Amino acid sequence: MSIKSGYVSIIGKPNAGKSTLLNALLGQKLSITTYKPQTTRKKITGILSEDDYQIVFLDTPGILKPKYLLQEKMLDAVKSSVRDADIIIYLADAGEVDQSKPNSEDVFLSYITPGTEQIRIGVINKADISSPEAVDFLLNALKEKNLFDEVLVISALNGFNVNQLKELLISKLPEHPKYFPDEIVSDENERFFVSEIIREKILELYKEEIPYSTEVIIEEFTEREGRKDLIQAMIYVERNSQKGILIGKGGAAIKQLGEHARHDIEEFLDRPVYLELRVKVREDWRSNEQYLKSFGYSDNADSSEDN
Ligand SMILES: Nc1nc2c(ncn2[C@@H]2O[C@H](COP(=O)(O)OP(=O)(O)OP(=O)(O)O)[C@@H](O)[C@H]2O)c(=O)[nH]1
Ligand SMILES: [Mg+2]
Repeated sequence: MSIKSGYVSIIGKPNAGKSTLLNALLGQKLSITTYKPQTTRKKITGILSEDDYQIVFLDTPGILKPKYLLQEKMLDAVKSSVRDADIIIYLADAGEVDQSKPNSEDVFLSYITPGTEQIRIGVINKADISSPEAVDFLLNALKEKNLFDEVLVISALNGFNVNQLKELLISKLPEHPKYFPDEIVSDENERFFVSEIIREKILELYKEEIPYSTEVIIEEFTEREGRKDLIQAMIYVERNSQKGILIGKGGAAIKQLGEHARHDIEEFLDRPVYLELRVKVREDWRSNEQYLKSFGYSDNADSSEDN
């Protein structure tokens, strides 16, 4: 039996629905999704394996113009995942089309280079909430770029055309042995996804800069015989005032955060857990190379550009 396997990177503006699409293609919630931009910060690997093929999806951060070091690292993650890809999905949001500004295109298109071996697929998302005119407009705009091998319209949220997209990807995969064992869904561990779930709840529950100034690290994850797993998470913020907001009056805010997060963590792990949250200040961590490194944001060095 010939095996087809390949890397498929999903790129596009913040909020386009990249993580929602990853989850829809995998048939399982792996990557966190919220209504807020810049939810995803690191490259998320999601692996879909069948007998005769394997697709290694890379969900990427939507970052337009980096304003601080963390965002530069996020952009590095986009660039390196584009470099690794056999197939690139450029995801566009039909819900935000502004027909009066036909040329207000985004920088993501500049990461896609024609004339390489890579297959390029333009995908228009959110068909369920967009007018047929907006979808047509975007469809034509993408086709006119002569950049894409295929262009199609989907709804990642309600599943419209997601299977068609999957079939298209399978048909374009190169012949190659599988990269990962069949039972592996991601190269990240449970700890990472648990920290992501906590971050998702912070994005949902807190306003303005708070979620963007927050990082979550799992410090302890212990399976205990006859008792619930113990998970201790540290939430890092940039300033003391943010610590106060995160905790809330009499600890009310962090209690609510803990309840929401635990609910989803238990769903994800499919077992009950005991979750402890603590908060620490790491002054301006988003701009600090050392802190970023300790939080798992890779060096600029391993995304060095080809000259
Ligand atoms: N109506 C509708 N909403 C969608 C669709 N796909 C995604 N969304 C919503 O759009 C918002 C953003 O989705 P995400 O998947 O987090 O977007 P993203 O591109 O990963 O965003 P970043 O990680 O911030 O770059 C969420 O509220 C999703 O529920 C869709 O097909 N239709
Ligand atoms: Mg995302």
